[in-house]
Amino acid sequence: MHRIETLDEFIIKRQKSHSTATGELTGLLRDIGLAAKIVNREVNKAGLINILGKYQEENASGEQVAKLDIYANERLIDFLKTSGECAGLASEELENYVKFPPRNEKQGKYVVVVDPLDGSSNIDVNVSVGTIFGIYRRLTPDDQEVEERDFLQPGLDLVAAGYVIYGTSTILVYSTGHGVNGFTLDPSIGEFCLSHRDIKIPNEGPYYSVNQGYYLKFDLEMRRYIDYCSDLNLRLRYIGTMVADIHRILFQGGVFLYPNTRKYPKGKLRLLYECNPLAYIVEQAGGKALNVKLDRILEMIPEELHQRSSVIMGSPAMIDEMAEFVQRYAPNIPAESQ
Ligand code: AHM
Ligand code: MG
Repeated sequence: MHRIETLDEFIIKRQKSHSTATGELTGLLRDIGLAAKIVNREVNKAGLINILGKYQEENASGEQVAKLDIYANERLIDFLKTSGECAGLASEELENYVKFPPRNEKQGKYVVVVDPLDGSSNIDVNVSVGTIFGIYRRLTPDDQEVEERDFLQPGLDLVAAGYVIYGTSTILVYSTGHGVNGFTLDPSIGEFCLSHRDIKIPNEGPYYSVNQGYYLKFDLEMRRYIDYCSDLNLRLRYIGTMVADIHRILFQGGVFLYPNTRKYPKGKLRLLYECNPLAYIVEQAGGKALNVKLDRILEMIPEELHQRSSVIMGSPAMIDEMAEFVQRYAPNIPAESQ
């Protein structure tokens, strides 16, 4: 019988194959895996223990926060604060980043960016939600406290990123820059087990994923491209949890779009907590991720923690095709950009 490989075993094996690895990133990834199990437990029993519903609070971007978001945020902080490898965390749920005190007089080398519970509007109706994370090597010296600039690094500098989808099963997908692997939580043993090795996104696929309700609020080039997807009889799928929509596209191919709208002239999704980690995964799997100006998401230099961006990501051939629409219909986009 084929022996299962747990997330911990996989991470440690990967560490051993890198002679320079010190084990700190390994420890951090394992802590994130552990926090994900705790969040998963609460997501699964959310309806039973009355932590559904609104918390009477708004998050740093002015949106109402569900209780489970706060719970997930707190658990991640608990685990990372005591890990010893992480010097600070910036979260979609917090206005400012948090600094973690040194452990055994040692400051962590890494900082973490996180969307603790993506798709929170879906919690109350039992639809998939997720956790998104990214890990950077800090820029400030290791013996000092972290500063904002440690978090304002382009996605290209991520040393690892991933997501957890709490769906019909719970799956953790991550990359450290050497391909993408997925692990399914086996509830009978409480372990994430390797289930999807070396994930590759199909070159093209049958799906497009966009909030078509905003169609009239999109710029001309996006409307033209969406019309084209519809003419091709592509299947429209939109869950409203970015993690879940990207998960489908990663495995089955297609394109995910959240362009700018009148309400969100710069796009709605957050560069640090949503766009960059998921763009990193998509690129590692062979896909592409751009903004509506055709800049590569991972090359964008963040200027503030809660910066938003338009985003289009997915199967490479489909992103190339989308770019042709932008070049044809958008004013001021030079043909050579992309
Ligand atoms: P959240 O992190 O506050 O839950 O919001 C982000 C979510 C994404 O998961 C999803 O792609 C998007 O917001 C849906 O927005 P809309 O309802 O405008 O389509
Ligand atoms: Mg989110």
